[in-house]
Order: sequence, then structure tokens, then C-alpha cells
Amino acid sequence: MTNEKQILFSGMQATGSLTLGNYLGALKNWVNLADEYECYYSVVDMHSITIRQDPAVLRKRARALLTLYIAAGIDPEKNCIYYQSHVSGHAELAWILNCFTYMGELSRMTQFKDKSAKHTDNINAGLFTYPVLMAADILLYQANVVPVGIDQMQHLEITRDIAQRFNSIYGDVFTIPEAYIGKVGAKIMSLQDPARKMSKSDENPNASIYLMDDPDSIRRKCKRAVTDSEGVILYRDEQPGVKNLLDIYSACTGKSVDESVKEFDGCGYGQLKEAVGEAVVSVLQPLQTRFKELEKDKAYIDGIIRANAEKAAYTANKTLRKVQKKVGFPERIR
Ligand code: ATP
Ligand code: LTN
Repeated sequence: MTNEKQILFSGMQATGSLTLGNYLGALKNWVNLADEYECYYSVVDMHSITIRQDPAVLRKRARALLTLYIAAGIDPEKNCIYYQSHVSGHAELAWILNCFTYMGELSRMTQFKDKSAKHTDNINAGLFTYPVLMAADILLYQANVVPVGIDQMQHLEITRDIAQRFNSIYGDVFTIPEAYIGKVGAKIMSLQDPARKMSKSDENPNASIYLMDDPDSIRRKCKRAVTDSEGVILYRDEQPGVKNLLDIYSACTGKSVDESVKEFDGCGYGQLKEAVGEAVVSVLQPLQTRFKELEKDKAYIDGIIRANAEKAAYTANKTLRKVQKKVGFPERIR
């Protein structure tokens, strides 16, 4: 009998300040899954440069994101938290996988369509092959599960397709990964336009709650959240604003949506918004305190960065060597 844990991989980009959507849809699940799996959590800085970045800002944000992973409760001694750019295998495998991915498949990616419409002056090849690098991230570690928000599902599907295609030619090289979508909070919507997802690149600051927002701003943004004129608190598609507030409340309190709906039976929107504000504050305040403490401990964070990059590179290289051999690259002479 083996008690080896299954492998989990996920990553986040250090572009912009993280929102409550990123936390409830991704980071919070990562923390809950950390004990059950052998986990790799990457700060995917190589993906970030598909959009033009200020180097100093990117460096600062990448470090803040890595620190935030720890502040959120992921133990960096038990889980591998590292920068993607510190493990060269990501780029090397991505190149090989590029040769097993079709232009047609990549053209169908909605994220590519959205981002290229938004950055018309810089539709670079990296933006187009972004999903291939993401596939390389996941496949390098032979991940079984990949926790992401619903918006990343299409990228998970293409990862599976690429892995299956490769395996069908060369044998069982890659583990075929499964997406893990959390039950609550999988898609948190904008507070100002509940038809759109809450996004860190939203231009309207009232649309998103940022993880580092102070309590008063959080309460104010919740109070201003767009609802409707129905006047009843029900969880249904016809009331997307109220539905979103119930989702946020449930995800922050750990209650089921049904429980939350019962709790607000007969209440007005004002009461709901106030309760949501308090629930969000009570989740984010301890996170912020821990983040500020960790940020000061430079030597500790540096140690984590060094040790985990080595650990990740070791695992990544094992897969990479196997793949290189399969496709026919000459053996290394030692
Ligand atoms: P951008 O606005 O720059 O595109 P983003 O806010 O969509 O960024 P990503 O870096 O693309 O964030 O996503 C990080 C993780 O957070 C992913 O797993 C993604 O699925 C999840 N996520 C992002 N936005 C939401 C949301 N509104 N609700 C739930 N999960 C989300
Ligand atoms: N594309 C993802 C970030 C990401 C990722 C990954 C997520 C890059 N590589 C591997 C899971 C697994 C995003 O934009 N959220």
C-alpha cells in the first residue's frame, strides 16, 4: 500500500492587486487543499510579461504575491511556493509542447480573444501561446489536480488535450490533470456590474474589493454594490447582484447558500450589504495583519524562495529529461 499524496499545481499572476474574487475563487481553496495533496503553488511571472510590465513593479508584486500565499495560510515548509521564472524547465517544456499544439486550438481561447481586444497595440506571440506555458506548468509536476476559478477551465481543457496527444504518441509520459473548482466563490462578480466577473484589472475601484483594502473601504464598497428593485433576498439568476452578495457571504462565513438565504429571510438589502461587509472584513483583516508581519521578515522569505526553487527544479527536471528523451533529443554526456 502506498500513502503517497496526489499532486496539486496552481499559479497566479502578479499583475495588479489581488481581489476578493482571486481569494475566494482560488487562494482560499489552495489553503484548504494543502494538507491533502503534495502542492506546488507558483507565482507565474513568466505569464505576466505577455502584457507589458514595469520591471520594478512586477518584481515587487511578485514578491508580495508569494508572501500573500504564505499569509493566506499555505505552509511553505510543507508546500512548494516558488517563482515560475526560477525554474527554467517551464520554458523548455513549453517549447516542446508548442510543437504539439495547433494554431486553431489556441485561436479559440476566450482569454486570448479578450486580452488581445484589450491590448491591441501588443498582440504578441506569448499572449497567443500563453495556454501552452500553462500546460507546461501543470504537466512538469505531473499534477493530478489544478484548483482554479471557472474562467480558467478552457485552459485546463487544452492542457488535457495536449497531454493526451503527447501520450498517445510516446506512451504514458504525462498525468492527465483534473480541474478543481470550489463549491462556493468559483465566480465572484463585479460589485458594480454583476454580469462581469470581479477582476483586478477593472478600471472602476468600486467594482472590486482588494485584499489590502481597509475595513471602511470594504464596508463602503459593499454598501454601494449594485442590486435590483425586487426587494427580496433570493438566490437566483434574475437577481445577479443579490446572488453575488450571497455568494460572497457564504464563501466568507463558510455557510451554505441555503443557510444564508434563510438567515436573510425578510431582511432588506441594506442589512444584507452590511452583513456582507462585516463578513469580508473578518476574513481579510487577519490576512492583512499576517501579510504585514511576514513582509518585514526578509531573511525568512528569501530562504523560502531559495529552497523551494531548488525543490521545484528537481521535480521539473525529472519530467523534462523524460520528455526530451521521448522526442529524440540526444542524451547528455556526463
Ligand atoms: P485579470 O483581471 O488581470 O485578468 P484576474 O483577476 O482575472 O486578472 P487571474 O490572475 O487571471 O485574475 O486569476 C487568478 C486566479 O483567480 C484564477 O484561478 C482565477 O480563476 C481566479 N479568479 C479570478 N477572478 C475570479 C473571480 N471573479 N471569481 C472567482 N475566481 C476568480
Ligand atoms: N492562467 C492562470 C494562471 C496560471 C495557472 C497556471 C493556473 C498560469 N499557470 C497553472 C493554474 C495552473 C490565470 O490567469 N489565472
